[in-house]
Amino acid sequence: MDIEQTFVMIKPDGVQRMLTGEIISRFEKKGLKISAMKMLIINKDMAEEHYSEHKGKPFYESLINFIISGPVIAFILEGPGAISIVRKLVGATDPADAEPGSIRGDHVIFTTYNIIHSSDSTNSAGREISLFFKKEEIFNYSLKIGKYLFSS
Ligand code: 3AN
Repeated sequence: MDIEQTFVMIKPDGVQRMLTGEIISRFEKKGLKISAMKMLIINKDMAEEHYSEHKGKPFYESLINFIISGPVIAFILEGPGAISIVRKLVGATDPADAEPGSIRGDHVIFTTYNIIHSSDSTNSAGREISLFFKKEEIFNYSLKIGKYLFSS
């Protein structure tokens, strides 16, 4: 399995609900490496670029207003098959389909307020990582301790 990087964001509701530690802990326990992390408030231009594929959909305006409404935690996770593994740990978009045991399955009841975003493909991971992070904010290091040892 190729080592991949994926973009993850705890949305304003995840920060407000104080679920940051709970969410990050799940990824660390799985063995995914954090390559970058920061808190920021997204501006409208950035939000529109991030969610450009949803422009014109009925929920687009409320999605943009929600994502800029408060600080988010943006990070990059790295590991073998990280993109699909993180999607599984996050769970389905619709809370009714999100499996118990997944982050959304355990913590989300509204589709609009679903606490977390993760990249859905190699292309979107590349695009989202470069939208949120400068090269010098991404750290290339080896894990010397931990459950699963790998280097990038
Ligand atoms: P995911 O975040 O699971 O990749 P996307 O990319 O289809 O889902 O949608 C991006 C975000 O748009 C979702 N996380 C959710 O906040 C919002 N969203 C998607 N579909 C709906 C919907 N039918 N009603 C309200 N909000 C939605």
